[in-house]
Amino acid sequence: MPTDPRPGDGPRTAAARPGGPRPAAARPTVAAVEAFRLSLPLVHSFQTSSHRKSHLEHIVVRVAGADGTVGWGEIASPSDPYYCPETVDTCWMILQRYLAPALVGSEWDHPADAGRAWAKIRGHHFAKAGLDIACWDLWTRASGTRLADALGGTRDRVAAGVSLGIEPTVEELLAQVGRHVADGYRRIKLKIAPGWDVAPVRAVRAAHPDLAVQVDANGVYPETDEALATLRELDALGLLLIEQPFAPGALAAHARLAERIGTPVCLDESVDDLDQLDSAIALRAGTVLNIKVSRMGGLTAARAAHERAVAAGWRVWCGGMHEFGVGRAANVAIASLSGFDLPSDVSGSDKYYAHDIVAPPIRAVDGMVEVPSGPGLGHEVDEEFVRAQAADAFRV
Ligand code: OSB
Ligand code: MG
Repeated sequence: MPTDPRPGDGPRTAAARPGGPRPAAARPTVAAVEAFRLSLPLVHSFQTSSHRKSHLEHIVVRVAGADGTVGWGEIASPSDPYYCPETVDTCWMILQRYLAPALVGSEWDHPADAGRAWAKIRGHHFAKAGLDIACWDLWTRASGTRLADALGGTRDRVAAGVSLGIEPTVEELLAQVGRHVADGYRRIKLKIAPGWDVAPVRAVRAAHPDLAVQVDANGVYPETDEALATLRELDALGLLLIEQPFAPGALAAHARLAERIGTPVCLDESVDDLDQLDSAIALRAGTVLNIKVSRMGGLTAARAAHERAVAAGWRVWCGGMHEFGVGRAANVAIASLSGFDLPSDVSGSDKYYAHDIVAPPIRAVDGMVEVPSGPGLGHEVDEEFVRAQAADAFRV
C-alpha cells in the first residue's frame, strides 16, 4: 500500500501529531498476518438481554513486520449477531479474504495510517480493530514506546468498573455485586431487560445506597409508554447513566428520552463511526459515549471518537467485549486518555478467564488497573498457548 506523503510531512514534532512524539522507527512493512481462533472458558457465565455464554471464542491476530517485529491484536466479536451484525465467522472470512491480504505488503510511517490498507472495505469494525491493534502494538514495540503514550494517554492507572450479566435470581445478583464491591471495583454496571429491570436495580440500590451503579439495556426496549414508565422508575434510583435503552438506529428516540429523564443517556451500539457520533451529538441523543475499541474499528478510530465526543462536551468511558488479554490491554491503553473520566469496563482478566493468553494477566487492584510500563501493549502473549489451543489458524 503506498503511503502518499501529506503536505508538510517531514519529521513530525510531538505537537504536530496528536498522541505524542514520533519515535525514529523504521517504516514498518507488514510481511505476514497470522490468525488463530481461540475459545476460552468463562469463570462465570454471562447473560445479556439476548443470550447466555459459558465460553468465548475470539480471533487472535499476529502481524509480523519485515524486520521481524511482531504485533498482536484481538478480534473480540461475539459468536452470534445479537450485539452487532458481525460474528466470529464473518470476521474470520473478512480477515482471511480481504483485510489480511490488503495489509500484507503495506508500508506506513504511523499505525494511524495502517487502516488505509482496508479503507475501501465497508463495515466489519470488529475485524478491522484486531488488525489496527496489532499494527499499533507492532509499531510501539519497534520503537520501544508504551502504547498508552503513543495514543496520547495521560493516566498511569485506570478506574475499573465491572459489568454484571442477568442472573437467575435477584439474590444471586446481589451476591455478585457484593463480591465485586468487596474486590474494590469502583462502579457496577447491571444488564437490564424487560422483566429484569426495576426490581433487581432497586434491590442493588437498597443494599448499596452509595454505590456507583449504571445500567445497560443493549437496545432492547421499544419506545412505548410502558418502557418509558420503566425508564422513569430507573431514573429515580440515582444511576450514573442509562446505556443504550433503544435500538441502535433510534437516535431520535434516545434524544426524546434524554429530554425526559435526569439520568444521563449513554450510547453504545448507536455509534460505530464518527458520522454517527456527529449525528448523535447534533440530535442530543445522549451526553455520554461508551467507546469500544472493537465497535469503532480500532484504536485509531476510538481515539478520534474520544476527541470528537469530548470536544462536544460529552463524557466518555471505555466499554469492553469480554476481551482476552490482548484486547483488554488495548482497552486499558485507550482508557488512559484524559477524557475517559468515568470508570471503564476494564476489569481484571481473572473476572472472566482462569487462564488468559497474556502474562502478566490484567489485574485490578483496589478498583484500579495500572497502565503497564513495557513497550507496546505491555503484556507478553503466550504464543505457545495460543498456537496449541487454536481451533483453526491461517497465515497470509
Ligand atoms: O453492551 O457493553 C455491552 C459484552 C458483550 C456484548 C455487549 C456488552 C458487553 C459488556 C462487557 O458489557 C463488559 C466487559 O467486557 O467487561
Ligand atoms: Mg453496552
